Amino acid sequence: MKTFWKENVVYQIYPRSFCDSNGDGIGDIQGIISKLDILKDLGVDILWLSPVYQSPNRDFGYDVSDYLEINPEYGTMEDMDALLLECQKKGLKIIMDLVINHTSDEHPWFIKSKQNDPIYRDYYIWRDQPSNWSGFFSGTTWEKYEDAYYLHLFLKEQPDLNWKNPKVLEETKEIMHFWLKKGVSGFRLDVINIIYKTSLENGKKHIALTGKEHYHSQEGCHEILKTLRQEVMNKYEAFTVGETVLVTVDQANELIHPSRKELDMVFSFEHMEVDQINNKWFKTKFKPQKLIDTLIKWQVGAYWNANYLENHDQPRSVSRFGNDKAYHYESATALIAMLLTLKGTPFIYQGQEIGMKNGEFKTMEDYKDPETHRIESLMRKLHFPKGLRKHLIHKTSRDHARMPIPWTRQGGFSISKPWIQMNTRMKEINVQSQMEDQTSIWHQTRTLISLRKSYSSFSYGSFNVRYHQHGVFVYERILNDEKIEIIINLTGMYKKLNKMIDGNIIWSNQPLDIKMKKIKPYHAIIVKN
Ligand code: ISL
Ligand code: CA
Repeated sequence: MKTFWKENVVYQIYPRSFCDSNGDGIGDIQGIISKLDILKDLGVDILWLSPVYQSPNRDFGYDVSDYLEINPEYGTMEDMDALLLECQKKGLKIIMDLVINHTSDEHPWFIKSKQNDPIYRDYYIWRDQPSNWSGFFSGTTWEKYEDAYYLHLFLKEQPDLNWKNPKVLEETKEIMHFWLKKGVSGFRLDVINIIYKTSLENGKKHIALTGKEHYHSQEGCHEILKTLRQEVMNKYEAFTVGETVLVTVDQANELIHPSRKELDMVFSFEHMEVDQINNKWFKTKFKPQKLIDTLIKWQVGAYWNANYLENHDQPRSVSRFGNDKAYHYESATALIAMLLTLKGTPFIYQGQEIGMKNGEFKTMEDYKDPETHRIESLMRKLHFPKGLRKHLIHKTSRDHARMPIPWTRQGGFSISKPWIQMNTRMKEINVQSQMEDQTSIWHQTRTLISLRKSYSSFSYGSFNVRYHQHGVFVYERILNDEKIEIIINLTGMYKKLNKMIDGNIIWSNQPLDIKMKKIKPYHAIIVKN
C-alpha cells in the first residue's frame, strides 16, 4: 500500500547542537527555522526533533518535566508553532520524540508521587526493597526516597512510569493528541519495548541489564501500543517509529506486522552491535562483512525497516564503519548510498550528509554526556588504567554525535562558545564548503535522495541479495519491470566483480573503469538494468 512514510526520507535533528540563533551557545528552534531552506534543498521530507520539551537536561531532553511546554533554552511554544508553520509552507513534516518510559524527577507527577499523593503515587513504580536489577547507564535501578525505593532504568533523575496504571495511558493519549492536533506527523517512541514491567522480582544475573526478562517485549506493552494505535494514531495521518532495544527480527515483526499494526516501524540495534563484544563499551575491530550479513538478515526478515547508521547515541558512521582518513569522501558516500537504497525508511542524522567524523576529547570535562561520565567512573572503580579508560570512552561516547554542526569554515553554529566543543575538522568538513563544491558528500547525498524519489522500486520494490562476500554487498530492488542493482564495496581494497556490470550506471561515487572488472575501495555504484 502506498504510504507517505515509505517514500519519505527522515532527517534527525538534535536541536541542542544544530544551530544557535541567539548566541547563548545552545542550538534552538529559531536556529532550525533559519536552516529549513538548506534541508529542503537537500531533499529530506520529515524532520525528527530530539526532545524540545521542558527538561532539567540531566539527559539532555530525554528527561521531560513538561510534555506540553518547550524548554526555554530552545525557545517558546510560539517558536514551535512558527517552526510547524514554516515547515508546512515548505512541504516538510515534523515528528516529535516521545519519551514515555520515564519522566524527569522534576515532573510535577513525580514530585507529587514522592509526597505520597493518593492519585500520583502510582504513576511511578515504588517498592519497599530493591531487587537485583541493573540499569542502562550501569548500577542499580532503585533509588531510595524516604522509606521506599523507586525504579529508574536510566538515570536516577529519570524515574520510570508505572504502565500498569491506566491513568498513565490516559495522560499519554492526551499528550499525543495535543501534538498531533498541532500538526505533527507522528512520533519516535523512546525505548518503547521496555515500558511495561510485568514483575519487579530479581532477575537472572547478566553482565548488563539484570532483570530485563521482566520488562523486555512484554504482552502488557503490546496491549498499550494497540490502544495508542486505535484510540490515537488511527485518527491522524501520522506514523510511529519505535526505538526498540535488544530486539530480534521476530520481536520487531510482532510490533509492526500489518496484522498487528502496533507501530509502523522500529529502530533495531543488531547492526549497531557488529563492532562490539558483550556490550557497547568494548569495541572490537569492525568487519564489514558482519555489518552486511546483519543488514541482510533484517532486510529479508523484517516486514519494514527504519534504516539508520547514526543517531544522537552513536559514534559517527564514517569513523566507525568507513575510513575517515584515507577514504573519507568514498566511504561516507558509500555508506549513504547504502542507507538510501536499502528497503525501508531511511533516517539521516544531522551532519551525516557532510560526513562528520568523530571528535577529539582531551579531558573528561570535554564530555557532556551523563552516560559517558557514569561509565568512566565505573571503569575507575574497577581499576581500569587511565589510558584504557580514555581509549574505551573515546571509541563509544555519545558526544561524538552531539558536536555542533559546522555551518561555515569558521564554525557558524553560534557566535559564542558552544555548550560542547566544535569538531576540530570543521575547516575541511562544513556545510558551506560542501554546498559550494558540486562533488562533495553533501551534493552526493542530495543526488541520492533525488534518485531515490525518481524510481519507485527504492520505496516499494523487493530486496534481493545478489552477492555478499568479503565486504562487497550487491543487491537489487525490483518493482514490476523496473530493476535496480546496487553495488557497495565496504572495504578499503580493490575488489573483483563476479560479473560484468550490465545496464546503465545511474550513479557512482567514483569513476569506473569498465574494462578493469574491478571496483575501487569504497566504491558504490547504482545500475539500472
Ligand atoms: O546509548 C545507547 C545505544 O548505544 C543505549 O544504551 C541507549 O541508552 C538506549 O538506546 C536508549 O536510548 C534512548 O533513551 C535514553 C536516552 O538517553 C537516549 O538518548 C535515547 O535515544 C533514555 O531516554
Ligand atoms: Ca540559543
